[in-house]
Amino acid sequence: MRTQVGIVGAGPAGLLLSRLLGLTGIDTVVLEKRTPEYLRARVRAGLLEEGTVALLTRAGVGARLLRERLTHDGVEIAFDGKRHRIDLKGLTGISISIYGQAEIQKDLMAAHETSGNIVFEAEDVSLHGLMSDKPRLRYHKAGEAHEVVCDFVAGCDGFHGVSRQAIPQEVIRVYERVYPFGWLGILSDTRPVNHELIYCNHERGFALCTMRSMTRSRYYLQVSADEDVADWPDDRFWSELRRRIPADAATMLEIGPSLEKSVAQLRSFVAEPMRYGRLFLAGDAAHIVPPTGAKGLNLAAADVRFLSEAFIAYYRSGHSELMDGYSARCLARVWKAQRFSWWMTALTHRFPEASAFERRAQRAELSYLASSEAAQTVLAENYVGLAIE
Ligand code: RFL
Ligand code: PHB
Repeated sequence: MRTQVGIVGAGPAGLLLSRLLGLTGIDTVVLEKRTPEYLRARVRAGLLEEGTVALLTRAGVGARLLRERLTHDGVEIAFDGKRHRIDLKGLTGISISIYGQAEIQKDLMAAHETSGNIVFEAEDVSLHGLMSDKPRLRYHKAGEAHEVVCDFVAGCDGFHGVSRQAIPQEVIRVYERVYPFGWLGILSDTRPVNHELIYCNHERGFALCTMRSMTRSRYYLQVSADEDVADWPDDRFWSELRRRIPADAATMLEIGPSLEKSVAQLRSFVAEPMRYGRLFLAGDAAHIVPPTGAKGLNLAAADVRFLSEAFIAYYRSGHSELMDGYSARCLARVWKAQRFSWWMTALTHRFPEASAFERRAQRAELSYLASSEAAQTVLAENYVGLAIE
């Protein structure tokens, strides 16, 4: 098989890239190891920045998103049992959107249905000849070996993918922090406890109240990194959540059976550079943020925007400047989102090893945030998403 851009991974990054390139006549083949059913059911992100919504709309997959999303003008931070609203819209002029990643995945897959360029259940994907001008992707499907010859390869296969691993260790530098806790998430068909998100700092651990719609809630609890979901029957989850959220919210909490329950490890990770020869990494394949700042999917979208612009410039006019600048352009934004996600995590979570001094300093920072418009503006500006240069 021959294509212009071979894409590994049919998550949001891979499919959005394929779509943006397809709209300008650039041919792509996407290799995905999972089944379509698996991808449609994966819950994950829920909060989209304005720039991400604009990009999805430009890619022609924004219609249902614009119809069904919830628009939030503010967000709450709770500590010492009290709630403090940050007026995102008032401070920045910008709102955020709530729309599930699973829905984005479905919209992107529906848009690809006619192009038929996704190979699902592609096994043993491997990358070859990345420093040559004809890189190749090899894989197996139903026991048969296949090869795709490409001009370029986009590694959009997430944190555990093979693309980043194909880069020799001596040319890639990794920066990493693993947090001593995870998030236990639950999805349920219940009315959200509040019309906006609440990030709760509590002595028993962090809790987040979020949602997918006005009838579907998503809640997260900070748990230990090696927590077993089996130890968390729904009753235990709801009673723990009730203890961690402010009393006035707890009285409003509607409970119901969980539709999904899973634990995610929290990690900050950046691999530099995001390019090796003809391989370009995008999204979680190159960087991971703890979900506290809601930046992962939004960063993946920004990478894809820059990468699609680079490929389009190359195929239209033969210019490779944007490809050459791709990694630096992405990383400038990635590091700002890393800093913000790390800071939001430090502000809102209970670190098991924190000293009494560090706890007091954390409380002072929360109290400063609650009282200072300048501090709230810093949070708001980062939370709604920094401008794309
Ligand atoms: P994905 O979504 O991981 O997709 C990668 C795809 O590659 C496939 N793959 C392979 N295919 C072929 N061969 C291989 N060897 C392969 N290995 C892997 C996988 O099957 C998959 O289909 O990466 P992508 O596209 O870069 O997208 C990134 C986002 O999924 C991620 O950043 C977000 O989910 C992060 N995130 C959030 N981001 C936000 O912007 N806002 C949020 O509110 C938000 N909340 C969250 C989150 C992530 C969470 N978890 C589970 C860590 C909440 C949570 C709990
Ligand atoms: C979500 O809705 O799943 C969500 C929202 C905000 C976050 C993380 C996750 O910071």
